[in-house]
Amino acid sequence: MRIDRIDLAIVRLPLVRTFRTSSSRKSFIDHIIIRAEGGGFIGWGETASPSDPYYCPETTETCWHILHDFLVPAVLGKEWTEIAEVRAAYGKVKGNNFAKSGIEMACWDLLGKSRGQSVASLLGGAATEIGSGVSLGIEDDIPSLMEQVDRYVGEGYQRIKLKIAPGWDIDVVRAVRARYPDLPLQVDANSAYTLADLNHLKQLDNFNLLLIEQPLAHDDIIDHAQLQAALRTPVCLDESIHSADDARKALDLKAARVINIKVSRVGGLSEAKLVHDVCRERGVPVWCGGMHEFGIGRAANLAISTLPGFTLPGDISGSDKYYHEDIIDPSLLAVDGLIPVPISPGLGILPVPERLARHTLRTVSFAAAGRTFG
Ligand code: OSB
Ligand code: MG
Repeated sequence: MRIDRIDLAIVRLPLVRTFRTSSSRKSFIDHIIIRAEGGGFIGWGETASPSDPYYCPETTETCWHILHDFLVPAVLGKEWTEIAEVRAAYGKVKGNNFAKSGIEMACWDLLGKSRGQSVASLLGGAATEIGSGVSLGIEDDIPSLMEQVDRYVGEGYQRIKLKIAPGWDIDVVRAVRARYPDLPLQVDANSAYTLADLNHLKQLDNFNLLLIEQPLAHDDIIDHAQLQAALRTPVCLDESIHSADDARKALDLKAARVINIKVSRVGGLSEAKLVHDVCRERGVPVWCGGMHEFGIGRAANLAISTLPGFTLPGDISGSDKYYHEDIIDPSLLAVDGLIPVPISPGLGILPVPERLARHTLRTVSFAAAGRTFG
């Protein structure tokens, strides 16, 4: 395989509902869509970085810079047959995992299409449908949140995740639990607490939660181990895990009993599979996290979720939970709490050029040496 042309586009979609976490508030999402031409096929990728550095250090603009100046030049025109060679081509680039994930995804899509195989099967996954959950943001008051919970429980989603923050935690969880005593329920703090909040967080042990996600600092593993030792509720790490090595260290230190695997946060599908493998060897359950991906990124999330260690419902909801109109058609929808995994070669989704064009803010095109285009 040789990639002859790469197009980058920043695409903006308005969210169906403003999404608030302990660290940010969003009413639209800007992601970078990567289109790669090679071997007579077109591969699609999505860099799902937030536009602000409040979840992780990367932003849409840092990803644009890293893709434009380092990752695209490293991959364009290079001959490869395995994804490992693509990763090696930009191996000198430290960090910048969201940027890497998008270009790697486009290569997985190309590889699948050229071999006539789905990305899920290339990864070794077997599941044909994925248990789907929803992540609900912070609201102005508990009745507004309850409306959201009622709606998505009613639609059949398998579990609900509530964003929490100081001032929006114990009372909120108590209210939802009172109304839904048996609902699979979990919370995500997006690093809003410190060990000084230990006694406060212990109250969460009363609500039979599946887990508490990233309660402490985004770059911490050590304090989480201390917290986990004091809590009955399993701690799940999100922000702190960037690689399979991070996962191994966190599990060795007993900093978590569950890991949230985000394709973008760990730099792509290859590393996501390695994180899965580390966890599976130790019997640690994983689930697929999300970054409000458009249909391309969500198809990659579905592909990784077909691996056997993904035993908990993920943050992969139907397109309609996020967007009025996704950039792919047909969109990915949950039916009775399950999303079918696309079976066509590659990621198995079809972006709609007219929709992409309508929502695009900025583009740039690169051609390998010796090739011109208009
Ligand atoms: O922490 O999991 C998170 C969205 C943006 C940034 C961080 C997070 C999230 C979500 C939503 O929780 C996941 C999704 O539905 O895509
Ligand atoms: Mg999270």
